[in-house]
Amino acid sequence: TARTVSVPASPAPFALDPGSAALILIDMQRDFLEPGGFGESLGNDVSLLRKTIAPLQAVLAAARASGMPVIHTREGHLPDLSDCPPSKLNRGAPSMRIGDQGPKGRILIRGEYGHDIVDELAPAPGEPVVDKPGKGAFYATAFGEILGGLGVTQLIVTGVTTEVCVHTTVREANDRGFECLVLSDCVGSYFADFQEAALAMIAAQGGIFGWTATSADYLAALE
Ligand code: TIU
Repeated sequence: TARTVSVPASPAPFALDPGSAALILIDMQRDFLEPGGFGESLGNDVSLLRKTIAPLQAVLAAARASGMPVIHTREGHLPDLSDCPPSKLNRGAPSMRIGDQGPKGRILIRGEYGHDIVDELAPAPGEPVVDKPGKGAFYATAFGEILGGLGVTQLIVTGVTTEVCVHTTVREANDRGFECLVLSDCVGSYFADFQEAALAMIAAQGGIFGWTATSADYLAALE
């Protein structure tokens, strides 16, 4: 029988089964977290996301030390943009579009420096890196198969941005039967009010699609 630990969480304690859980790092890419990338091209102040890096480093180290599976995702597209629908490519009035040449390479294109994960959270050998064309981690990827193969039923969710790729992925995971615990200080938004609202939405209505907890409470429960 599984040994569960109780993590203080909202709206209620989360019964974590460390043997059935995986740590998910969503899109901690230079394109979102550093100047000159996709996030900044959309008019955002990327410095707001950077405060997630330090707490996430501690959570990542704990997962690796305990043998909990770690899965990274990256949002991006093939160099020929064949997997980027025109509706996404032509959206809005960004300073640079997906595929344009930026200071860190072509914006949001696989294989480019800016598309890769920040050095502080670089994937370790053997950790799956799921490349996704959309905001959610399941669409047009092997993410679901990877989780199934690992026997994972609980996701510890981190990354950026809270109201976009984190929300899409958590909502999709919840519909697929995964229990999602979102670490509030390890997810980030370009908008402080969206961050607060997005976290509240997850835990409202009895945890309508997940739970939220601080990384400190999560790490303390694991000890
Ligand atoms: N723009 C924004 O807030 N987010 C994205 O475009 N992608 C992710 O959230 N990864």
